[in-house]
Amino acid sequence: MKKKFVVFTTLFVFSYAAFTQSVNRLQKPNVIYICSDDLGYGDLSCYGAVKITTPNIDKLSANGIRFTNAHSTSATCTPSRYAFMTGQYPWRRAGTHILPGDAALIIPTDKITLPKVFKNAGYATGIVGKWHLGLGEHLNKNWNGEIKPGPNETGFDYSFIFPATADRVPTVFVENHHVIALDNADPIEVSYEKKVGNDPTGKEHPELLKMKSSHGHDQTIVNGIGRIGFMSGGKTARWTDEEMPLTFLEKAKQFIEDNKQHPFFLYYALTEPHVPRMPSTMFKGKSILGFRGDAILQLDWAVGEILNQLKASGIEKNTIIIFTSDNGPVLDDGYQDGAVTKLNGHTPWGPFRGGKYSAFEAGTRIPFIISWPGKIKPKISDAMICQVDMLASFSKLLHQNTPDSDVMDSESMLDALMGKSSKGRKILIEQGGALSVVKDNWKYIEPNNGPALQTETNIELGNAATPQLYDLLKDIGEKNNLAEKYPEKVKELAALLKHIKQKSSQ
Ligand code: NG6
Ligand code: CA
Repeated sequence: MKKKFVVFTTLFVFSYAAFTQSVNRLQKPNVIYICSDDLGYGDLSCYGAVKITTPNIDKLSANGIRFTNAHSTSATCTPSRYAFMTGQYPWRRAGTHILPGDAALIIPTDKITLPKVFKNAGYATGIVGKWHLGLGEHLNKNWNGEIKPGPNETGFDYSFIFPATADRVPTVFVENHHVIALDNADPIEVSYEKKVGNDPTGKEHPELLKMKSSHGHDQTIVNGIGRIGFMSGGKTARWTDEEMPLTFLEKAKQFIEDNKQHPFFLYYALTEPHVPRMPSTMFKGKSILGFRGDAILQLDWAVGEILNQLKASGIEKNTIIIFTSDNGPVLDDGYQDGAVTKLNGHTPWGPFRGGKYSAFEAGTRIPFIISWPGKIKPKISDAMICQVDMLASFSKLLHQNTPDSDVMDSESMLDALMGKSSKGRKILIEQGGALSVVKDNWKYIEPNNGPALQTETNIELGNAATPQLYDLLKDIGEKNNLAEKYPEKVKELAALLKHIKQKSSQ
């Protein structure tokens, strides 16, 4: 009798444990965060584009929440991704500007990060795509050995990345700690100061280029395209621009299939439509907008492929997908690729002023869509949210305690993300060249001495020597500076910005 009881209890305990485990598993959704590079608010048909159609992202949007007031913290990549990873505004820390391809890692390895939140909650974590947050401890690292610290030391179990941007050397894939397909007899050397090796540069040999530069991008030529920075060696390891996004897609799909049995977090960092825009052969000429439009069609297709993979792996129901961009759009970012000449009336910046690099809204107002079949009801939300909030929001979803001091700028937007509330942040700091603060639809841009127009890209940077104040409710295009009319408002917001900035030195 006693034995029977023990067997029964043991069986009960085990099956109960298995039950709760499976419930936990059911309750913990997979999360895929898809971040495009330099995609504007107005670049998708679900956000009003009419010169280009993005059916796969539109589908995601129709089945999820499309945010109309979502932001990256910053109008360029490195600071924006720094904030996403750390939950802190990047301007609190020096050295978070656009990094060269040989920069050291700028994400602290001893602090909480977004992927660590998932890891602590029992998730498998992976990054596939653009990194641009530095690698290793030093500027002059050895690309031919073990490269660390990097994504694997900041919370990712698996990483398959390129180090910086598609237009910066080294143009290689790094899987976990190693450059792939490297021939030891042909080591890689990289410098951002002087020419290394004998590879031709765009400056010396423009006749070798398959796409001409319009500004910069005249150093080492890789795959017929002049890059930023000098590189030699690693010939077998260099990607071609046409295949690189397809490789990322394959790796992302593989990560999903490999991890379908347990909860995972995948940061899929697409390179499109960042320069150099050199789409795969199957997408060249598919849009009426030149290579920039073709690259957008390519990224939309990749999103569709991810959705198909989720179905094939049988996990589409229990997966949250977020689709967004790291900063606003730019047409001519340094190559003559037809983005300007074939614009055809397309408006990548949507109804906003400015673009990438700018303190005006188009710098940080980005597409942001979240979907979770059966859990999140489709809607359009005008809640003001920011990518810096992902850390606090997912900490909350996964019941993880993150110390406030580690993530002081991240606010949980979980209710807004789940569609349970239309309330977002009360206050947001935006970073173009200058900082702005937004509160109650008033936007104050602090005075600074930068140029009003970036002539190379033809983008209005939002810089002015005197304060700017806009009423975003009535003037979304930031055309009427009301600073002189409402000096008290200017004073209030300037003081608020100062106060938030000072939080850093405490
Ligand atoms: C700029 C590059 C631009 C782009 C940008 C970074 C030149 C002339 N311009 O310096 O092409 O690479 O840096 O873009 O070199 S980001 O999206 O990664 O922030
Ligand atoms: Ca970018």
